[in-house]
Amino acid sequence: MKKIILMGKSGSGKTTLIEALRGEELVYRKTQYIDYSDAFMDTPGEYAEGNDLGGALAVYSYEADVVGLVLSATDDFCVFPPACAPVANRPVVGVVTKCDHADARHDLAAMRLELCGCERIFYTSARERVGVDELLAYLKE
Ligand SMILES: Nc1nc2c(ncn2[C@@H]2O[C@H](COP(=O)(O)OP(=O)(O)OP(=O)(O)O)[C@@H](O)[C@H]2O)c(=O)[nH]1
Ligand SMILES: [Mg+2]
Repeated sequence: MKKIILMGKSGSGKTTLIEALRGEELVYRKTQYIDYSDAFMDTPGEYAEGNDLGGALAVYSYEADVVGLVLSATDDFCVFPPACAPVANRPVVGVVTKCDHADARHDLAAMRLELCGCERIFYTSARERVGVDELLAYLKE
């Protein structure tokens, strides 16, 4: 299975998505550090939000086979700059989260991730288990 690193703003749903990918119960846990031991690498949102820690994400991304840029369908802005994907030097996919939310704007989130250069977009809801199996199947390809 391909190893994926998830990065994105705090509260975008990375840890919850990983729980869903693992088939675990969804329990809120603030991510405190980069966990690179697992096939699903989790990162704290703060690393994606400022300039000073962004370099660490770039370095840790080289431990993964695939980079997952996570953007909640409820977010008003995107922390990833346009055309950032080639920096990763490996496949970069976009993951739209919280698609079940009443305020979700799937298309806007997907457009922003496409602008980053994501080669594929997954529409997910960890809560409703939408798109989770599709993402798992991609990682197992
Ligand atoms: N409606 C809805 N809420 C979700 C979903 N996934 C996560 N959430 C909620 O979003 C909040 C933040 O989720 P986390 O998974 O902790 O977000 P995170 O990206 O890991 O945040 P950091 O660890 O701070 O970087 C929690 O209250 C979750 O319950 C989803 O699929 N649907
Ligand atoms: Mg987290």
